[in-house]
Amino acid sequence: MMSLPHPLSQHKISLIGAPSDAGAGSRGSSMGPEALRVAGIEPALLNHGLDVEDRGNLSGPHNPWDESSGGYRHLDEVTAWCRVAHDAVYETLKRRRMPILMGGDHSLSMGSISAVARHCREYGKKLRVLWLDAHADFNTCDITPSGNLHGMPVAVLCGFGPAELIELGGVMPATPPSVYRLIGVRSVDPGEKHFVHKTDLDVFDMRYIDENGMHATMERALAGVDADTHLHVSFDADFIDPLIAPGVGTPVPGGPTYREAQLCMEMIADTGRLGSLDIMELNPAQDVRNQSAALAVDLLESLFGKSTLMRKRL
Ligand SMILES: [Mn+2]
Repeated sequence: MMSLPHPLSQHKISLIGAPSDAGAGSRGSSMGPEALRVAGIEPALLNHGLDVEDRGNLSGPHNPWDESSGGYRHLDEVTAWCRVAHDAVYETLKRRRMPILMGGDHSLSMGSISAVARHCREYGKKLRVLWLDAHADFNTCDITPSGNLHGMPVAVLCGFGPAELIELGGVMPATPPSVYRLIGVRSVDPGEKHFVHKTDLDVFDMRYIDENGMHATMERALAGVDADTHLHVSFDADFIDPLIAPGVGTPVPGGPTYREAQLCMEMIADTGRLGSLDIMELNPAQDVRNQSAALAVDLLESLFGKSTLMRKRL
C-alpha cells in the first residue's frame, strides 16, 4: 500500500463525553465526564500548548437497570451508546484531531476502538492498543457470571460477542487479538482466564510488573511501535491502585503505584505515537473529593509529555 499523509495532528485534541453506565454493574460512571471537567482536563491540556475543543456530551438512552437477558444486561442501550461513540470518534479522526473519549463505563471502548481500527484500515496504519485495566475485559455471555458488557469489550472487538456489537466498525472482527497489550491485570474470572490463554492475548499482569518492573513491562508492551503505528490507550481508572484512585466501580487492591503509573504514561509519551485515548470507569459516587478524576488528569499530563518537556529536547 502507498504511504498516505499522516492522518492526524497530535496537537489538536477533541474531548468527547459519553455519560453512560449501561454496561456496568453499579451506577455512577455516567458522571465521569463531568468529574474530569471539574478536575480541569481542558486547562491541563491547554497548558501544554495543545489546541483543545470540548465537544460536550454525546446523548443516548438512559440506563434502565434491568436483569440480564440472553446473557447480556442492557444490550440495546449499550449498542446504542457504542454507535454514537463510534461515530463521534470516527468523525473526529476524519477531521485529523485526536479523540479523547471520556466515559462512562468501559463497554464504550467497543465504539471508540472499532472507529480507530476503521481509521487505521483506511490510512494503512498499524494499530496497537494498550488496555490499562485491573481486569482482562475478555468475557463472553457463556462465561460471564453477570452479563455486564463492560467486562466484555476486548472479546467483542476480537469478534466474540453479539452480532450488533461485533459488527460496529463495519468489518468483523474489528481487531485481531494481536493488537492488544493488557497491562495491570489482577482480577480474571476462571472461564475468562481459559479464554485469554486460548486466544493467546498478550497480558502483562501485576505479577509480571512486580517481577520485571514497569520500565521493562512497557518496553515489551511498546516493542514494534514505529512511525506507521497508531497507538490507542484505553485507560480504565481501576488500573491504578484503589488506595490512590478509589473512585471506580470495581476496585481491586494491588495496582500500580503513583510513580509506576506515571512512568507508564511517560514511556507512552516518549513513543510520540499516541493517536487516541479512552478515559473510562471513573465513578464519582465512589470517589473522595474527586481525587481519582484529579489523578487521571495528572496522569494525562504525563501522557502528553509533561516530564519529557522538562528534559532537554533533542
Ligand atoms: Mn475495564
